Amino acid sequence: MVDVVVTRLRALAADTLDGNWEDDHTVPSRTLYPHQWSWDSAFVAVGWAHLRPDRAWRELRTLFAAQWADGRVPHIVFNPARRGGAYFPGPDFWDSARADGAPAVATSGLLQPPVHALAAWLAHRRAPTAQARSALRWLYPRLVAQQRYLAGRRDVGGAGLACIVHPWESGLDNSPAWDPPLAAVPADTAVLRAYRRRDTDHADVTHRPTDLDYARYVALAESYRAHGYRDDGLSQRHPFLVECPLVNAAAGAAEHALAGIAAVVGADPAPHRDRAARITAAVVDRLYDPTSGTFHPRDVRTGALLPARTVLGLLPLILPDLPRRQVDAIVAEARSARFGLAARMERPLPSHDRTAPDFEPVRYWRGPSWINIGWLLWRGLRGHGHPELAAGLAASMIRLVASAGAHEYFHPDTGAGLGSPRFAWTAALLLDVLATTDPGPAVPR
Ligand code: 2M8
Repeated sequence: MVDVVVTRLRALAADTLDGNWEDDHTVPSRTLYPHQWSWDSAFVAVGWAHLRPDRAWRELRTLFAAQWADGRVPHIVFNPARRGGAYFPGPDFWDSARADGAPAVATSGLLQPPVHALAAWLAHRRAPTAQARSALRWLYPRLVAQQRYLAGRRDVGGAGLACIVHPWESGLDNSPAWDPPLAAVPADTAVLRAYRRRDTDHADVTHRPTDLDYARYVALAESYRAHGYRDDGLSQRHPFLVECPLVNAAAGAAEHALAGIAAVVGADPAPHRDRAARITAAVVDRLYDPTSGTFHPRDVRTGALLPARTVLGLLPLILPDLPRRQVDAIVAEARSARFGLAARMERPLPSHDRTAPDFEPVRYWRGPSWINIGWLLWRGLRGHGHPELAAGLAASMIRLVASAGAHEYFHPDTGAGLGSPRFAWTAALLLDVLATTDPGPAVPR
């Protein structure tokens, strides 16, 4: 019986990925996100590696073909075949053609968490063929350039961590983590008279960021665009500068993955190990708060840690060399009533502290459960010797998709599907979880 469920889930995931495939990349969702997104592509490559490794490599090659001269990997690569009006902010808004070092294809000027080296490494491990080795040889210098950009131009705080300049760069767009620095961004919803949001054509308005959030997103992007997306002088002029635990933990995990990739392509792994150790030390030093016992983003403009206890605080667990003290602290935080991680989970993992007054169960990154976040935490738990908690989380993720479908996100109490119904990374990462897990009796029959 369980096998039947697993077979059905694999078919659903394959069908979702296939339905979102667009010749050389995968769209996150046909309705809400009709172009290529950066970290979505990395997650999707992990899934394609189980079905069609050729597509995993194609996906990453298409994304990195749009890398900027300074090494940044843009958070959106626009598909010229799709009407610009289908998504806001589209190519006209970003106007990347006018920026120095932008690629020929239209892109945004922002980045997203650098989970690509990890994805490439996992795709190669799943199918270590000649095709995979050749793709890794092509990707390796580009992945190194991506890391160099983060560690160089984006180290605005000067302490060895990358800064994000927009909440979209974290991937957790409207997380309560960003409320204090966003509140300091001058914006007026009247700006939205000049533009039209497209997301609310396809998704319930109460499940999405507010108009005030969007006004601030637009103001921040316009400010960065006005300086040609250059990073010099950010600390004097840019209104949002934050060291994010996820972006930096992903950068550290990327150096570990690059050490593995370097060995395959004949490069020296040692510098990657050194950089990985430095990033982990800086993440602990700058973003761990011994008083709260969890990680927080640091606002570089004020110097303060941002107080919300969101799921971002758990994600440094993906660092293989995270010290035991912080591993234990994250596991305690994850098991607390705030996140409810358990070997048998009663409810899905939320994206925000469910005991907080600003927890919102249906609004996007302010409470709902997301499979990519669960997958990252699941990997961290397995890597740090918590197989039972990892299995509990895997069973909870499988249950969500088995009962609601491959949704973008899920209600953190009821498990109801929210957002886009055929979402690529949900399908892709579910395939990875299914391939690594015995789902056991937790899967509904
Ligand atoms: C969401 O972000 C985009 C902006 O980048 C949006 O709301 O329009 C986020 O969930 C982000 O993490 C994700 O990569 C993107 C596409 O799935 O959608």
